[in-house]
Amino acid sequence: MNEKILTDTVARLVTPPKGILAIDEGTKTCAGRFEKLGVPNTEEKRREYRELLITAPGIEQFISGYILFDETIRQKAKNGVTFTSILQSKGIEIGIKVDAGPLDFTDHPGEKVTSGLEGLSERLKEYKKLGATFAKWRAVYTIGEAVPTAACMKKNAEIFVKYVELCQEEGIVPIVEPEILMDGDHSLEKCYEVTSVNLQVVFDALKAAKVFLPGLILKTNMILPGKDSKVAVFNREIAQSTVRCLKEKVPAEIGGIVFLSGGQKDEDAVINLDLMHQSLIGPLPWPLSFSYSRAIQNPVLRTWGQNPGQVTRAQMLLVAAARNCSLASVGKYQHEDFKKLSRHPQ
Ligand code: 5MM
Repeated sequence: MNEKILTDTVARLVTPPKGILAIDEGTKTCAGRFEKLGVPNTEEKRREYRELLITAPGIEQFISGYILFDETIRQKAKNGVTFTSILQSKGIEIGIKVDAGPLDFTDHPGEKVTSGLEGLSERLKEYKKLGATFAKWRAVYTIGEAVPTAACMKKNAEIFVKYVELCQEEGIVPIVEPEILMDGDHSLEKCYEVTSVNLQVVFDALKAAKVFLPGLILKTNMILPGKDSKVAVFNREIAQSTVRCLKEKVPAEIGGIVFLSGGQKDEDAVINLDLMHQSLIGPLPWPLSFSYSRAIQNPVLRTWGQNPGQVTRAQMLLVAAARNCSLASVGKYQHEDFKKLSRHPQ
């Protein structure tokens, strides 16, 4: 394993004031998002939309890496230039989602384990040839009466270990994404408890396997109440609980932490990150930034979906959203958090 290649890539990905843009929606997820806007979910429409995202002028000031989907890493812009060379020419790192999605966890109703280890080593070699320098693997956990179980957390952690080992062997930085979903009416405290236990399980497994911690990035949820919870919470409470949980459970030596937005209101994802960088929180042991999909893409997709001719307008919205996240990643986003309750849930 070449540790320097890994730490150099990590540094390029998480050096402030930049973060990562996730555009790795699978075909099914695209279908859901496109259909709401009346856009046909064809390969050409997905290509057209991704071209808009990849060619947005100036985006490289705020975004260090794009996470692509298998289809996208092979596609080209209308003028014949590959998406990967466009990203490389802007100095943007190429990432790739390498998991094959969640499957039912046998004998554990309501729980999922992530699939995709089969053939992963060969796929990583191919993605590397296509220009990928980092990868992403996501496991999802629902909070419910008796879930997630210890068995589910352990199983997903073992799978994360194998994924991380294969990526690092190939010189590809693994992003480990254990996502505690917002589905349900649980409290912020419950989310704290579950995230905390799960991070412990994940990092115990990674440490026991002696993976190279500085050569990996954690992508995690913030500590939030469930989306059906009736209790309003302050953004400040979310920011403080999140940082406290991460400081307790995430080893200081990992390369960095980025957040998923998870279905929060777009601006909340920005405000919460911003607050984590305010003095009320104190020094952070790792770089802490964003890797949002919805919180950045929502206004862009809406605009383009309603009027596919408005590419320039949609690209301006993309760059503006990425700029806000970038400002938040260094605590410089202007907002009025302290005066109002979070508008969460959406
Ligand atoms: C883009 O969504 C990713 C998963 O897509 P599929 O469900 O289609 O495989 C997801 O992993 C995403 O990268 C992160 O969860 C961040 O997305 P949000 O919208 O939560 O910021």
